[in-house]
Amino acid sequence: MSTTDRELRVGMVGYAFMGAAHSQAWRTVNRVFDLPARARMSLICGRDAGKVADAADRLGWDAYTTDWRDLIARDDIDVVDVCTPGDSHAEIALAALAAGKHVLCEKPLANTVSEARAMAAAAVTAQAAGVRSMCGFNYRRVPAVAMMRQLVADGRLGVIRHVRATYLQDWIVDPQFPLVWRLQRDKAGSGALGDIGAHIIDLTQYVTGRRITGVSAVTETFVKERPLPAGSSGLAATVDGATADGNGADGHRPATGAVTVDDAAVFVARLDGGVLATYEASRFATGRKNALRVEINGSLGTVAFDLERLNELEFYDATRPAAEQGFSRILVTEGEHPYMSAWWPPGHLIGYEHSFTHQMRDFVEAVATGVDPAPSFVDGLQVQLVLDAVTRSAELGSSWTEVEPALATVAA
Ligand code: SOE
Repeated sequence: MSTTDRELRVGMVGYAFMGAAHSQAWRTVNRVFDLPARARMSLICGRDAGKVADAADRLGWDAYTTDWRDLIARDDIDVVDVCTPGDSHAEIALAALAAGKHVLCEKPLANTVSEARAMAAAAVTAQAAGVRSMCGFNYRRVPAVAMMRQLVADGRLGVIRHVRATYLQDWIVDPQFPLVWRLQRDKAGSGALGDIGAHIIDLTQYVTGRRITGVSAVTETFVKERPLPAGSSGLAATVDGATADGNGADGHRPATGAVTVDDAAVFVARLDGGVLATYEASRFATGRKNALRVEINGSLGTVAFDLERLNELEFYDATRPAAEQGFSRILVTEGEHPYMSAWWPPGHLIGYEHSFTHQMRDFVEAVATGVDPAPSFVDGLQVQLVLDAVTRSAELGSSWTEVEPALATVAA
């Protein structure tokens, strides 16, 4: 795949919440990081001509199109960035790889294991022709998370025994919150499990370097029927003429539809190397807005991360003299910390959006230097296999369900 004057010309499909987050990162990445290629925001794609024209203007794209096939067919696009709901990831990513475009695809990689397997296989084939692909698990790029991984890799935690991970939100606690696409299995694949559970599955496998080998799960859909949406944007949505009692202004109940995904998923797991783990993903954790927490306990220490305090890492070093032991709070803003030398002086904090900028940094560098970026589509498939095992376990009364290694299933 060619770059023009060390330019990578990006075409992005989708312009809602993730499209806006990715645009922010594409706009910023070359202004903050010194990279071997410049990302150019060439083309944005969405089905509604008026809305995508507005998005192009607002988010800073050179041009727009209403057909993703047109975007992929163009010779002047090097990278396809997929920010659509999960039901179109496979089709778009497969077509883009077949056309020789580098692909960045939002998480979860797909809606089903068979789609994810096809995508991983296509990505492995495309690698041979120098075509790169990556799945967008942005939280890997929070500096404190990257540092957590370094501590584990450097042996500072000793033998890993426990992983404890939760990702909690509350944006659908109200039973009158409408039936947006994230609550429909045909569009999203699964609910809290795939949307936010996927993040903690990927993050813990990444940080520990271990694979989840089996699970026992329970899932629940607390609210089974919801009003149909009149409109939605990001995680906000409206119902036509709804009043506080759930009736429309004229006293009639608005039309409703069935929720076809889980509202919450809880599971225990084994990771290879004898690690015991617990995971909880819920959109019904009242008061918890976007609370991703991970703690890892090892024979020599513990690390803990909380997304709501994302510039910090808690570290307990059990090798210190007994009298000095205790949790220390590391402010991960020093130039020595991952990604941080490009930003502000120590103590000047960064936020959610920076994880996406770091993701684009790593992607652009990998593509421009001819290296495969991570997480790969095979890594995305590994997460998909866990999501699938959790769903099957819950359907079978929490029965223990093994998770195959992704690479073996791609080769098969
Ligand atoms: C909605 O739950 C959401 O936007 C997810 O889709 C993102 O992946 C997560 O980062 C924040 O919450």
